[in-house]
Amino acid sequence: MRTNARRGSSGRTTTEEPVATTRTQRDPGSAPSMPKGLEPGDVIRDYRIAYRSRQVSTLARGEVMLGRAMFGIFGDGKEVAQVALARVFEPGDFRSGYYRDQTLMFALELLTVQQFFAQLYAHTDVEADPASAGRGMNAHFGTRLLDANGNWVSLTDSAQSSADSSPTGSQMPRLLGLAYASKLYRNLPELHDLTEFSRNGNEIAFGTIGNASCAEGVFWETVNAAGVMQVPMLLSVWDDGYGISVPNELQVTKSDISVLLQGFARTPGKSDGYELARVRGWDYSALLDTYARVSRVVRRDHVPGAVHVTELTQPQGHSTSGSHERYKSKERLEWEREHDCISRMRAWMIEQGIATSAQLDALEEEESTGVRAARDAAWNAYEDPIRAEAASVAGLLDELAPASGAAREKIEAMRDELQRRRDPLRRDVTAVARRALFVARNEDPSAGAALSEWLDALKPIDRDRYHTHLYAEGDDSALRVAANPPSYDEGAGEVDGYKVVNACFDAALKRDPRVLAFGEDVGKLGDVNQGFVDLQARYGELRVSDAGIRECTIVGQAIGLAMRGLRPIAEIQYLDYLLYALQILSDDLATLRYRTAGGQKAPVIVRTRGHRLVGVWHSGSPMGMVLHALRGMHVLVPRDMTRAAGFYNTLLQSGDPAIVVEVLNAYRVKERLPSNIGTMTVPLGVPEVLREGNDVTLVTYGACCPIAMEAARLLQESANVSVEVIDVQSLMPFDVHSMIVESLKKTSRVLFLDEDVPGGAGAFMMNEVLERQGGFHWLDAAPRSLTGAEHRPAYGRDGDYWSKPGVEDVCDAALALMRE
Ligand SMILES: Cc1ncc(C[n+]2csc(CCOP(=O)(O)OP(=O)(O)O)c2C)c(N)n1
Ligand SMILES: [Mg+2]
Repeated sequence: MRTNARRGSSGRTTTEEPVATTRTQRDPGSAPSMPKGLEPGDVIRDYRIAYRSRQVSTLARGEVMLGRAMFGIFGDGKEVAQVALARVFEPGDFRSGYYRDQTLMFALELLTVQQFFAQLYAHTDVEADPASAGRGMNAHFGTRLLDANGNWVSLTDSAQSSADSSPTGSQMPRLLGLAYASKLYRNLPELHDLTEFSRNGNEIAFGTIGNASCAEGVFWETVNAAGVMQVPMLLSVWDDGYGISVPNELQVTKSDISVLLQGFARTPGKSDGYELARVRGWDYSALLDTYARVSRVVRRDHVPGAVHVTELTQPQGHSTSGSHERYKSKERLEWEREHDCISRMRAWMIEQGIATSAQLDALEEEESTGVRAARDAAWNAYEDPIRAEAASVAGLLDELAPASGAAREKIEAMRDELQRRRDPLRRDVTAVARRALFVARNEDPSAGAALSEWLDALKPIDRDRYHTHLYAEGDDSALRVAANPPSYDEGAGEVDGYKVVNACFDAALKRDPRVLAFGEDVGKLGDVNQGFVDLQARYGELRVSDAGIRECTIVGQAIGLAMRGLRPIAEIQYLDYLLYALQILSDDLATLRYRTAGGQKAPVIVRTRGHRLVGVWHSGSPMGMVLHALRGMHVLVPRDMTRAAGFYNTLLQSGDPAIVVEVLNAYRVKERLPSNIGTMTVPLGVPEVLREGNDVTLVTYGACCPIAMEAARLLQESANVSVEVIDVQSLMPFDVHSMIVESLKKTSRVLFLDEDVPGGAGAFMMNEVLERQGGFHWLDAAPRSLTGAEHRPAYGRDGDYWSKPGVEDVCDAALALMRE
C-alpha cells in the first residue's frame, strides 16, 4: 500500500500541497500565543472534551468486548478537529454527519456521555437515548426536533443535528436541503416570521463525511448541486486514509479529495464555487483558524465550503469488528501513534504555556473517573429494569413448575438458566416466559395464567419500544384529515386534467408561504405536463424552481427543507427514474420518524407520474418495489387529477412523507374543475367504489381504473356478469376500514388488477384483502390477479398491449372466475 510506505517513512502525506491552506506553524523562538479570540480556559475546555471523548471510545470498546453491546464504532482519532469545528457552530445551525462525530456532539452539548453509552446498549427509553431510543445503531446521533406530541420545538435555540443513518454518504442529500433552507429563509421575506426555524437564513448546515465515502456517487451529486445552488453548506471530510481496510489510493482519483475538489473552488470576483481549505487534523490552532475563516464566508455570503481534514488516525481501528493490524503496516501504525491528535494537542498546550503537564494529568484523571461513572450509570439504568423482569419471570416459573406435570423439570431448568445469566437481555426473559408456556401448554391451564398475564401486560410496552412512530401518531397524522369532497359550480365546464392539479398547486402556493416545488423542468416550463405552468412567474424562482438532473438530491433537498419546517413538493419526472432516489427515500426519509422514535420528521411530498407510456424506461409501474422499500411513507395512486389534488391537500395538512404517482396519460383527459380546489381533500386509506356489482369484485388503482370500467361495461353488456369495480387509491395506508371485504361478502369472487410485475403490488393487495381483512373466508372461487408481464414493457402501443393487462384480458379473467 503506497500510502503506508509513504506515510511511514516521511511521517506526512507527500500529496499534501497547500490547497487554500491556513496553517499557523509557530516559530519555536517566538512568544507563546493564544488562538484568536480564545482564553486559556477555552482551550482547556476543548482539550477536556477531546480527552473525555477518547475515554468514551476506549471504555465503549471494552463494553462490546465484554458482550454488553453488540457493536461499537467510535470517534477516536478525530477529536481535535471536532472541538475546533464546534467553535463555529451557532444556534439554529444543523449537522448532517456520520458515526465519527461523538466529540462534536459532546462539544456542542447535544449529547452526554451517559446518553452515548445508553445508545451503545440499545436502551429503549427515549429519555436515556434521545437520538433513537435504542433504535439507531451506536454513534448514530440526532437531536429531538419534535416534542412528545410530534410538534416542532424551536430549532433556533440551540444547534441541531439531523438523525444519522448507516449507509456511507447518505448524510449528503439531506445536507443539501438543510443548507438550501437557509437560502430560502433569507431570500423569501414571507418566511422571516418563522424565527423558530431560522433567523433570516443565517444558519450553516455542517456536513461531515469520511474520506472513503467520497467515492460514493451521492457525494459528488451533492457537492455539485450545492455548488450550483450556492447554499451555506460547510462540509468537513475526516480523512484517516482508509475506508475500513481500503486505502485512499483505491477510493479517490489521485488519492486526494482536496486535489479533486479544486475544480469547485471559487474564483474571486465570481459568484459560484466553493470556499476550500485543507488542514491537518492534529493541528488545533490551524483547525480553529481554518474553520473561523471558512465559516465566516459560508455564513455571510451563502457560499458552500469544504474543509479537507487530513492526517487523522484510528487508534482503535475502524470498529469493534476486526482489527486494523490486519491491514495496516507497522510503519503506518507507528505513524498513527505519532500523529495522535490528542497527544499532539496536549504537547502543544504545554509548549504554549496554556497548561502544565501536572494540570493536564489531573484533568485527565478527573475525566477518566467521570466517564466511568457515566458508563456505569448508563449500564445500571439499562440493565436494572431487565434484571427486575428476569426476577419476576423466575418467580412465576417457580409457581408454574410444580403444576406442570411432565414439563416440570424443563421449566425448572429454564428458570435456573435465566437466574444464572449475569446480564440478561430483555429477549432472554420474554423468550423463556413464552417457551415455558409452550412446554406446559397441555397441563392445567390455570397454572400458566399468571405468566400469561405477565406477558400480556408487556405487549403494549414492547409495542412502544419497537413498533411505534413508523407514521405520525398524533394530530400530525394524515389519517386525521377529514374528507372534503370536490364541489362544482353549476355549469362548470371540463378542462384538461393538468389544469386541475395546476389550480391546486396555485392555491397551495398562495395559501402557505412554506410550500415550494422543484424538480427537473418544474420551474420555467412548469413541469413536462404543465402541472406548474405559470406558477414560477406568479410565485418566483425560489418557490417554483428548476433542478438539475439529480433525482437523489432532489429528494435530499426536500428532506432537508422539510426538516427545517418547510413544505416541499419534490418532483421526480417519471416514476421509472425514482430508482435513482429510492435508496435515499428508503434509508433516510422513510425511516426518519421511526429511527428517531418520533424525534424528527420530514413531511416531504414526492410527486411523480407513471404507468402506461412507451417502452422499457417510460412505462414502469413498479409499485411493489415502492411499497416494499418505503414503509414509513404514504403511497398514493390517484386515478385522475381531481383525486391527485385531493391527496395533495390532505398531505399538506399532515406531517408524514408521501409519494403521489399521477397517471401519465390523464393530463389531457377532461375533468371538471372543482370550485373548492384549494380545500377539497381525499382521505388516505379509503377506496372508492367506481361501479357496483354482484358477481365479481375487481380491485385496482391508477391507470387501470378506466380499463376496469370499460371491461365491466362489456362484461355486463355481453356476458351479463356484474362487476364491482373498486379503486384502492391509496396503497399505503391500504383500505383502513376494510371496505373491500364487504364487497367480497356480496360477490364471493375477487380479481386484483394492476400493471406491476407478477407478485408485485397485486400480491400486496391480495395479502391485505385475503389475509388481513379475512377475505379468504368469503370466496367461492380461487382469488386471481391480473398483472403486467414479468419483463418491462416493450415499446409502442402494440408492445404495451402485450406487456400490460388490457380490457380483453380483464374480460377473460372475469369469465374464467365465473366458470369456476
Ligand atoms: C453504502 C454502504 N456501503 C458500505 C458500508 C460499510 N461501511 C461502513 S463504514 C465503511 C468505511 C467508511 O470509510 P470512511 O468514509 O473513510 O469513514 P471512516 O470510517 O474511515 O471514518 C464501510 C465500507 C456502509 N455502511 N454503507
Ligand atoms: Mg476513512
